[in-house]
Amino acid sequence: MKSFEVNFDGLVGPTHNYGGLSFGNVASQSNSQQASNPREAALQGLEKMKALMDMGFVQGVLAPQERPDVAALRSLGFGGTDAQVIEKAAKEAMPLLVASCSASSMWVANAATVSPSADTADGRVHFTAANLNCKFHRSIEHPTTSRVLGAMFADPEHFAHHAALPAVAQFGDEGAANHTRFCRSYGEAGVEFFVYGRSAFDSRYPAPQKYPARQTLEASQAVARLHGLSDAGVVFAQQNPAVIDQGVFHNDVIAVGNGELLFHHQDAFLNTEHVLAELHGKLQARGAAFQSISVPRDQVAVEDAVRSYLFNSQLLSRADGSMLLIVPEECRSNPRVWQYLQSLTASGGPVREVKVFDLKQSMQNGGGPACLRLRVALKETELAAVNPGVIMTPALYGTLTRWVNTHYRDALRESDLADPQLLLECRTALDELTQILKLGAVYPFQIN
Ligand code: SUG
Repeated sequence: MKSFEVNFDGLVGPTHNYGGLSFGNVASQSNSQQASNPREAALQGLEKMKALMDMGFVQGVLAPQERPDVAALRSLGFGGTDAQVIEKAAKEAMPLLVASCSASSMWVANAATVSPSADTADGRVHFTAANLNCKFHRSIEHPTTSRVLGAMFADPEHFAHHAALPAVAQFGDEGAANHTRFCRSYGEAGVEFFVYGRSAFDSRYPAPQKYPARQTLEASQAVARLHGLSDAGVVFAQQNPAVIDQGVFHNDVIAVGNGELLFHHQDAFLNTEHVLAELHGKLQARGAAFQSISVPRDQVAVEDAVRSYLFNSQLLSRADGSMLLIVPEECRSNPRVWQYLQSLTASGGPVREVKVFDLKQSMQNGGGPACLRLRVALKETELAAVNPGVIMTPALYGTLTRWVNTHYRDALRESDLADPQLLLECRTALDELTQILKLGAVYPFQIN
């Protein structure tokens, strides 16, 4: 049976702004308070989706969330009408209003961890929504994420959904940003690679000193258990705490994998040799030939990797078996990274081509091409069971482009977030979107 890796990209929401909300994420902190352009952000994302579709990849779209999150503000004690809630939050606690307005759900690599059916005990595709509980503005995403994923992957014969893990730091879970799957082909049993930043219960594991390690070993283990993965099909590895302290807040900022290939920075992991040997051994037992490309620090320093987002790239398999790397424009403007990429494609290795995309609006908040997509490996029958409304087509691309141009502002500053009109604009846009994507009622304003 045919199988596919489908990339579901997060559609940027109408409140995209630079709130400076993510301590440990260098771009988020350094672009704080700049004016954003939500319309441009959404169009840049749609361009990438269209380009992948045009190249023959199956491409999907994941809806943004309702923001401002009035319910979150109510839970923090702001009362009255929706407009009064926003007004009071703006007056008394601006940081909370900013957090409740974040369009951070666009980075859908953090929406959930997904295990394809070939890996799971019950032969279904499993999803666990990420609790994202390291940051308040992201911790409020998972209830709507679960509803949206439920509306996209509704058939219980093929799809199993798990609620987010307990909302405490000990089970901090950031979803697929710290999870990669290796396999010979997408429909065959593979090896799922979980990368964590610290252990919550075992002090023998080192931890970063400056910035938070968002993902715990115990969260990764819980997701693997929930999904019914076998010991033969998982590898757990610790991220190097020193790189977290240099701004590598998710593993997908320093490594990316696809098929039988892991592309990573030399300093990405602790005990790298052991990690690679375990991946090699477990994949070999599955009949797959594991290969890794380690980028040496004397060619690309961790700082260059963080600035350019070289590893936050999409590594895609083409029909001829070669691979294509989708990178952000920032890789081309960094001479060391660009030179490395030229040598990579000329080396005769698996990565033959590099394509560059302008995703500046998202990049300025620390979200590159890989952050913007959630990968779901599906067999043909499973793809047929996905809600067809969320699969990208030329017609859907046209409709969504018009929808963005109709509803999105081209400039947003912190002071605009207090405008009660913004809430109304967002709800009007999202109500229309659920009809376009055939999602049914998924937003709090639609169900309460
Ligand atoms: O969680 N930025 C996101 C970026 C997520 C990137 N995702 C992956 N690496 N997969 C984060 O830090 C910044 C929002 C602000 O500052 O306005 C933010 O949430």
